[in-house]
Amino acid sequence: MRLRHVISSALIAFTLTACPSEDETSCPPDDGVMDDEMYPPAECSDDIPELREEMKVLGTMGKIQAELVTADKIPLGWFYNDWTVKFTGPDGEPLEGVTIDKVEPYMTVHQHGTTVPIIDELDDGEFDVSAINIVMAGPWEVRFTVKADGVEDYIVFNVCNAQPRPVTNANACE
Ligand SMILES: [Cu+2]
Repeated sequence: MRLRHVISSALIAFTLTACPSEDETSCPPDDGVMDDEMYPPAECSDDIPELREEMKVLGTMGKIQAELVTADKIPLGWFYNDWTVKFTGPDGEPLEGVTIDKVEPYMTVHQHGTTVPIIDELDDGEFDVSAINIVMAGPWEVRFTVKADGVEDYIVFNVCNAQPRPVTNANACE
């Protein structure tokens, strides 16, 4: 069992509050009943797109653009999603000294987040962002706070998890 899985299991237990401990019994239930009782299932409005490669999002300051280079689950899926994200200037020009200060998956309609993703720098401005933990169906914000060349920007991928709940939670608990 890798460390990030231990941490994630503990944080899922904390986030969903219905789970008493860090051991395997802390995994969410397989049947989805508890989940549906705590939060009514959410649907995505028509303006929330499904995730796709080469998706580009400009920061709210208009200074930094993020591009989804690859993702292991397209469209967005349950539990861990691993993305490669590239940050450039607003017109795609390279940036130097890019750092990600924060990544936060957040479900605005329910006002909750999940566990903290793992960030690994691959190249200038390009990062592997893994364990983006999507624990419910519905609309999600994957929020990035990014700095480069002395500027900071806030970039939000608005994406939809429209997949049916998996029969097992093996991906979150193994
Ligand atoms: Cu939710």
